Amino acid sequence: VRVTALAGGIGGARFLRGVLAALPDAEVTVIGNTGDDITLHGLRICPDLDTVMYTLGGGISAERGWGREGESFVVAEELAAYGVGPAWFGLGDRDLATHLVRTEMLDAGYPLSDVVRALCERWKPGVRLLPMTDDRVETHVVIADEDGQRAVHFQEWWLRLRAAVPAQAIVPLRAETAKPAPGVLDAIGEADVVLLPPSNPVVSIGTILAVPGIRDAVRETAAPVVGVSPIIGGAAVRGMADACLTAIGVETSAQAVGVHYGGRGRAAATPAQAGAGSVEGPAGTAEGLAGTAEGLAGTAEGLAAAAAGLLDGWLVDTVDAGAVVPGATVLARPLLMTDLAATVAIVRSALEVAGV
Ligand code: GDP
Ligand code: FO1
Ligand code: CA
Repeated sequence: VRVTALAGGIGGARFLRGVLAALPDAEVTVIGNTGDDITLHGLRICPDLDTVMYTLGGGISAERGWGREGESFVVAEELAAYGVGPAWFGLGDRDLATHLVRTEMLDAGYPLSDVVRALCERWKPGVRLLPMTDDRVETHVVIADEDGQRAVHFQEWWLRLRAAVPAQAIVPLRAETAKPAPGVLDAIGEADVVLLPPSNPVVSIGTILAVPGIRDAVRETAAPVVGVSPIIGGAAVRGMADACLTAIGVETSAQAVGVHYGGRGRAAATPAQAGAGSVEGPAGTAEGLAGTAEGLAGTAEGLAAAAAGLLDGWLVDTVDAGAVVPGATVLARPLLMTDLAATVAIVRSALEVAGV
């Protein structure tokens, strides 16, 4: 079975660990977010790609969820002694080697996708990891300052400002002219199932979808598309995703994020509907909207609205049971990735909604 997943950093990587455990024989392609990438001290740093690579390759810091296990910060201390910042970005010594190799290869003219493949020869993450694009896209955040507004790099807003300063806009710079990296569109088009892990809907999944061609590929793939909510009970499980959602005018709730992605409005084959123990909202059930005579079918506006979306299935936590996403099947299951077994169960639920 061919699985294609879009992924940010920690939420995406932890979910993918469950995908590999649930489907040991699957061919898994991961399309990684590069909007968080930043250049510091002349080094190109790709936090989300590295988080996926280290997590699946056994090198991640279990405690932090980013960077390397057994990390030291000697170089960072020496830089600080010179008064050279930024102090808000933790540059680990072991991690530094990855940035050195990457930057050397990029400077030699290799596209990022080749660099990622080379780095993965060491880490063997068990997936084909593709950056969303080889072009340089960087997410910047517009915030208010004394004389109006200014834009800061996403990492500065997230790490230095802790996303506590309201974002007036979140902009994936140069996304509009970026091209999907080689293999990205085919991986979506040729997949048996496309998964949207519980990654940040704005600065992880949203940024990947902002690369022209990717959103349309997800909409048009013959494969079922299933997403997992990163929002449980009205809050992000970890991090400040609520600040990102607020910036784009989306409420911090599992239902609102599902509606933001939108249903595809296909009468998907969903064995999940008959599944014992499934706690479903009305959407996608027999009484619901998808594909029923009383539902969207026949109402032109309804069909158009649903057809604009990405999701055949949307997993929400049991505390969010009752959420409705027109045009998608909503399934409520425990969504906390507390350990590998819990994560595998989430992946199985996603495959169940997908009918895979
Ligand atoms: P980042 O790039 O490191 O911020 O990671 P991602 O964008 O891939 O994922 C971040 C999102 O993961 C956050 O919005 C969290 O709410 C979500 N998340 C983290 N742990 C869990 C979990 O156990 N369950 C669910 N459903 N979401 C989670
Ligand atoms: N996250 C932090 O909270 N503090 C850090 O100092 C930090 C450094 C860092 C270095 C390399 C890397 O690959 C990731 C790093 N992260 C750090 C995580 C990362 O910046 C963010 O979690 C995500 O990019 C936000 O989505
Ligand atoms: Ca990220």
